[in-house]
Amino acid sequence: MTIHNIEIAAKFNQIADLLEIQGENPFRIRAYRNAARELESLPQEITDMIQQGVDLTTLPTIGDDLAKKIEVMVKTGEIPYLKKLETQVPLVLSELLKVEGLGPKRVKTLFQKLNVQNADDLRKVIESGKLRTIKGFGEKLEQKISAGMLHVQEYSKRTRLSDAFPIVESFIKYFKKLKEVKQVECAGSFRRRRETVGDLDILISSNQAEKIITHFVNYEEVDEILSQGDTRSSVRLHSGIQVDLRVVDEASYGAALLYFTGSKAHNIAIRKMAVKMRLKINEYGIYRGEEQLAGKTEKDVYKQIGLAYIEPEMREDRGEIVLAQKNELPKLITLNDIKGDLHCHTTASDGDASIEQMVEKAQALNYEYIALTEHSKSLTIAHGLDEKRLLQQLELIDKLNAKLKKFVILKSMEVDILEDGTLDLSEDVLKQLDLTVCAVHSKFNLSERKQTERILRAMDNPYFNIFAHPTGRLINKRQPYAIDLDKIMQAAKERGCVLELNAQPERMELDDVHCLQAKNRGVKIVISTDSHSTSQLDNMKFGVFQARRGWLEAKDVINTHSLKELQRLLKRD
Ligand code: DGT
Ligand code: CA
Ligand code: CA
Repeated sequence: MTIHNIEIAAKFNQIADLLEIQGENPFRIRAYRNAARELESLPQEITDMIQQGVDLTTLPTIGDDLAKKIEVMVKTGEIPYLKKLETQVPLVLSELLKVEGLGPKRVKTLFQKLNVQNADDLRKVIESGKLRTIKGFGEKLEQKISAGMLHVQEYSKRTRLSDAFPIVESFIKYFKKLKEVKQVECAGSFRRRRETVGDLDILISSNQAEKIITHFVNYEEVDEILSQGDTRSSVRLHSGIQVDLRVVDEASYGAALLYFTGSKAHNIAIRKMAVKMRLKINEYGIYRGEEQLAGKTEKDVYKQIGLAYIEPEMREDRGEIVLAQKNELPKLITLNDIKGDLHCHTTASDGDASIEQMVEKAQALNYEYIALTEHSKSLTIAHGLDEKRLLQQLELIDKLNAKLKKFVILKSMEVDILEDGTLDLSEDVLKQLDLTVCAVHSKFNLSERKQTERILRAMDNPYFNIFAHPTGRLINKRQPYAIDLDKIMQAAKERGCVLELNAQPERMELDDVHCLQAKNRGVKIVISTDSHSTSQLDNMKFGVFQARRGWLEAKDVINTHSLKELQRLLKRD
């Protein structure tokens, strides 16, 4: 059985949740969460590593005990320790943790004081007004929890793109081994790189459809066969995600790929164009009467209706068709364009890797620079650097830079924007940095007007360069905070500030529409991974996907430029 890293990570997070509800030792809880975080972003599958005999304890967050648990899980699909915990804590309680505003402590309180065990119970105590009578649960929190409950359902339906990635990779690998498969691709929202996917749409070209379908339903990760026909089938995998399969002839592969990549709106728009030209377009090809004009490749199909090839990420009917007609499509940014990462943490604050390890990995990615952005120590961030330790780090960077060839470590900090819009580092310190990455870490619940004013005031500080975490949302977990991004973009443009596209897979703040909006306003973007370990530097690809969905080109993104040009772009007037 292939157990994916995200499945192990999910179990570790469940263990941490249950331990937290039980009020266990915080260090043990943190150990599970850290390991889960590392597993989620590990570029290699744990299952493969075990097969190759890799010692799992070489991973920074995995000790002997967790390594054993992982090995058992990979063998059996279960972690007995989790099973045991589940008998001690009602399982339904951990469902409540999905509600925004409810952490393990609060879930435990609600269970003990009001015997709340599930969403229904929770709804009842809110309606009866009992919830707000509990110490620590005011009216405001009640509102937040009510709103959170509405989102839970919507969240549980869609899978994050980064979680779908390894699942799709295994699938494609499994099919590529079969000689009857000529071409195979995952179409749908996955190919358009939407930040979440509803289901997966696998397309295969072959003249042996029956064999392919049998191979499909026999895949070891299949939990349930939902439908099985001659050329199509749907299954649900153990991970919960649904997969639709279509098998077509090679002569129709391009047309089918176009159709199943969508989006639906894009399909409808091009079908209308075809109709105007008295042509018919469907998943088998483009036709004049009975004659197939094209169908083998997407490019051929687009060409028949006078369009240049449109990248999947742009196919949302947001104006891309007109640009394709005029042959004026943007040349979208690629991962290869990226020359450095401007948001990273090391062991100096809350990262897992040393400066040297981060530099080594950045060099392996062919980067020219990396900015170290530890947290500053403030009221809200206990593990941050105080000014004394920061100055020590700056000295160390000078020493390392003197030794490095064709690579530069940039001096930076993830500076906290305080409630009144001031930055929490003195000018004395700020002026020693090459750039600043500024973000809000507290008071997310201010009104939109106040939150926006707070950021604008911070941007007035001449040392403010990059506005990081611009929305504060967590995909499928936390809604963005209230902020007028349009105003912020306008101010950023005027002041020469840059907006961060945070590429942590669960964050992806900004979204695609924001990226396009920034581009139209002439505001520069930086794509940053906000890495807390070396492997997280590989998350850059997810940021690039999002940027492509927002039509960004290399020139719109500052970390595609050489160091010199980067420094020029960061300079404020
Ligand atoms: P998802 O799965 O919700 O993340 O989004 P998609 O875009 O993958 O949608 P899905 O799986 O329902 O369908 C895959 C593609 O098939 C979709 O992007 C476009 C095409 N498609 C589905 N239904 C229709 C339809 O009614 N009309 C047209 N023209 N295309 C459709
Ligand atoms: Ca889909
Ligand atoms: Ca589908």
